[in-house]
Amino acid sequence: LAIENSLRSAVTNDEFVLHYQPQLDPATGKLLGFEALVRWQSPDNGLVYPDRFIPVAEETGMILEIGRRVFEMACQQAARWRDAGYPSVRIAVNLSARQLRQPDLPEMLSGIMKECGADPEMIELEVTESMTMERPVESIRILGALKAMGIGLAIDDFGTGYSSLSYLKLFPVDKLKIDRSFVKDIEVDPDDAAIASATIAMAHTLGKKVVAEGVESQAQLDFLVQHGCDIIQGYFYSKPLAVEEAEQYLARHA
Ligand code: G
Ligand code: G
Ligand code: MN
Ligand code: NA
Repeated sequence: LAIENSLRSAVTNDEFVLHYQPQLDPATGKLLGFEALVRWQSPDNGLVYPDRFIPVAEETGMILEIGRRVFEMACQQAARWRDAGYPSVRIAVNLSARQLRQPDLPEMLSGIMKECGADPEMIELEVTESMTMERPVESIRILGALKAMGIGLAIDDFGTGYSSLSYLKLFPVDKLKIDRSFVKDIEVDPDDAAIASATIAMAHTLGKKVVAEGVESQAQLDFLVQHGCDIIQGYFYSKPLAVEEAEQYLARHA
């Protein structure tokens, strides 16, 4: 309850910030985008990571307000970087299940993008495999509406949930993100290697790109590149960066 109350005041006082983790094309070393990751800048506890407050935010419904603010900050940042003349990169924003089921989600997001002067092409939404597969028919409809607006879509944590390949075929998403649990031991565990390479092959057959998460070593990178992985995210290239550091990264890598 203590955390619930201080989280409520965090929403009121706008204590959230975004950190940005680079996503690169391994072939060219070019920066393609950032994943926006929320942190709570708490006056009492310093920088609080999402695993400490997102579950509470989801239970209490505060995730709708926090998620709205996160989306707004990402749109403002994308517009600012564009206006400052940086090459265009996409910012990927995580959605929670409750947000995905919000009846007016497409209209709300569209309104925020207009207010911020952000183009849909600058934005990507990440939805997890488990939240989409829970109600696949409804998810296909909502994702279709978001896609029609021009927003990019990615399935996060791919391979960790229960997945139906017949539904996956119908999801209008652009990318699959291989979960970092498969990347971790990719050079030593033949099962993880098989899952990763099969995911890449299948995604390409379905016309989707693949992002690998949690890439920390050259050996992991080499395996993924050899198997055709399109986009790399992980500590090997960069940890999530505060906005000023992200801007410097953008200046150096775009
Ligand atoms: O940022 P970290 O590096 O600790 O992320 C931990 C988890 O929190 C990840 O699973 C990530 O998807 C989730 N997360 C980070 N930012 C957001 C956000 O803005 N909204 C939602 N719903 N989840 C987020
Ligand atoms: O939304 P998602 O669950 O994909 O969030 C990404 C999470 O992975 C964040 O908590 C981020 O800080 C973390 N992360 C990003 N790159 C790496 C990495 O190379 N290694 C590890 N261990 N974690 C990472
Ligand atoms: Mn994510
Ligand atoms: Na993930």
